[in-house]
Amino acid sequence: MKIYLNGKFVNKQEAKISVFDHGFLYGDGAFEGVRSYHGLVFRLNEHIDRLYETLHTLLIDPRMTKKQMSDAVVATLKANKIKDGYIRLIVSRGDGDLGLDPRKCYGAPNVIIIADKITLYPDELYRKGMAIITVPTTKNHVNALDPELKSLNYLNSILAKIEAANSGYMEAILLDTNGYVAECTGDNVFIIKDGVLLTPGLGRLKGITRQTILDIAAKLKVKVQECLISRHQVYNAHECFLTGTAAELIPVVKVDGRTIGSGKPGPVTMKLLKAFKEATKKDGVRYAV
Ligand code: PXG
Repeated sequence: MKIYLNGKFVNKQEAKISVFDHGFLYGDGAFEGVRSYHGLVFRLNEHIDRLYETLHTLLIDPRMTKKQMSDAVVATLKANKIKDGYIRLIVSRGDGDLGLDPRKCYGAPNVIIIADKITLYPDELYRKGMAIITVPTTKNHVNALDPELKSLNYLNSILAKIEAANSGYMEAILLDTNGYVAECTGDNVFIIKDGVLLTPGLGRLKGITRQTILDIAAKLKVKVQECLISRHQVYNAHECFLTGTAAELIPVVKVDGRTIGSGKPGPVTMKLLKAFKEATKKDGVRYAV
């Protein structure tokens, strides 16, 4: 495996950074997870834009243009001869001292790109749907760490994942500080009620898969509402599913022990899933391996 590390390709064993890197010490940096399908990097520009937005807020200058960053993603896929893969982009603030002060990170940020394969859940779950729970850890308040930042600090999600795992579940719903549904640990949440597609409009990551589903829904003339969603509304929804680059689109059939709709992946979910699969065949930056 060839890893992109600060402008060079190195073998996995040599892909190392300093223990003084602020990404390692403090989670001080940004990341993206991107997928490629059939030699097409899905919505690459959108991922690069979101990465640069997080970096802008963190005041980290990657010292690369967006075009150079996109080209580096494609080059990493080519170097590893991967047509269908998962790409992890990491930009950390770089080496500092043991203090928090980011101004002490005098050097360049670390830019790392890894191209690999990923399957998040067993195939069966995509066909039958999954059971998830709400967990005690709430989503970061916007003033603590804005959920729209895709920062290297993912402890909020990791704590929620631990709570789900401790109860025997693979995924967790985090509520926001007002008690409304925010999102899952690495996925956005959608419900369908009376044919209308509903998803939280604020307090969650602006998922790129989420946006793809909203675009598809508009094309298919499915009504959409971005709004506050309570647990009661989730329990009484006709359908529910999660979206994320890693998970793609996965149906949810039980939440906190309440069966959702028929207890099977619903018709609107399956229609959107089919259209999503189609979109991955044409929507992206093409490359040859
Ligand atoms: N919410 C959060 C908190 C995320 O981290 C999504 C939603 C979905 O966004 P996209 O743009 O991918 O549709 C994410 C991204 C994992 C894993 O192992 C998941 C993400 C990132 C890193 C790891 O499940 N999801």
